[in-house]
Amino acid sequence: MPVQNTSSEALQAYLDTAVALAREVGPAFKDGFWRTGQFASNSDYAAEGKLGNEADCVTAVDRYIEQTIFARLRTIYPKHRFVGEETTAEDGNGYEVTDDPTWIVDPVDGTNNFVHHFPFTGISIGVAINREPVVGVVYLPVLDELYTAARGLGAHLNGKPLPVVRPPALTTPTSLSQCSLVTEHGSDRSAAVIKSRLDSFTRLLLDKEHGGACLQNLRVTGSATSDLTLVAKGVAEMYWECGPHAWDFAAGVVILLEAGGAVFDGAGWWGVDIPECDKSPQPFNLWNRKILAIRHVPDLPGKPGSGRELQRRLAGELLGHVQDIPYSPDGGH
Ligand code: LIP
Repeated sequence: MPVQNTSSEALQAYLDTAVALAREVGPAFKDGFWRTGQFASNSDYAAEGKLGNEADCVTAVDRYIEQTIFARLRTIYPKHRFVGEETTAEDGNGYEVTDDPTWIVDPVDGTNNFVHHFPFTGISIGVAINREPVVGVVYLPVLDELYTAARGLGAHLNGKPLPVVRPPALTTPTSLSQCSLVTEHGSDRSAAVIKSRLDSFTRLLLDKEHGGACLQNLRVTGSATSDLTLVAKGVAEMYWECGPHAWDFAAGVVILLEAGGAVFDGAGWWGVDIPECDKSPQPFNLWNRKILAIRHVPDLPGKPGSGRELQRRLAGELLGHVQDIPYSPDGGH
């Protein structure tokens, strides 16, 4: 579907810019990850707790990459808006959400992984127009994976179309007991939140005789961005989390949708080419800190549309077993 007042050529230009920026900062990312080159000093990468909590950390590399990306973007697109994890988090999420083209950047998603040399960590660069995510680039430098997508232009991993697992290898699951779910424990360690998450994990894993979903696999990578790429790729069925911010998933959502996936934000569902009558009338809410994402599900033989129906059914089954955690939306939304 075309983006209002934005041509495919313009989207391609934003995508090209995002790819060039991700590649430009890639070497600094790798230096920080391996403590070499310009980030060889321990004091450069030492994680600082952002909210007085060591689990929510930031390093000198996060700041360097975000500043480098925004400095370039301000020169190329002086009238656009910019939301970045580090600049925004430091001024208390006090940014305004508008319809203007907005670049949404997480310079190092999965910062705890980055600090511990665990490779599920990367750079996320998204663009939203009219509040809808329309361009996404996720670069996981250590894994050498570059994910790219723009609305109507498809999704790719290192130039190959997503999902990389394709039918018939890509199966059509009909219940959570055939699904891998990636989720996160998050950095909010308050007692009520941890209890709620653990209760959800219990209900998902428990056998059906005791009211559980008997989910086949539960995985935690430590990075929302990486989680979305795994679902877009087709190697995990779903990703669910309450608590991440727009910069954690703006780019990944575009990649997933263009790979045939669907997303739910608590108020509606979205996917490319889903029937108009089923679609949420509102744009996907990037700001309300909850997301349920599901991979492309192929139609059952002779049943066109059954894949989309199964996406909804699986999402419904998941939501029936987990507890919502209410967070104040970002940017006043
Ligand atoms: C992380 C997210 C993850 C969440 C973590 C953290 P960061 O982002 O990717 O989904 O559970 O608490 O927010 O802070 O590493 O960029």
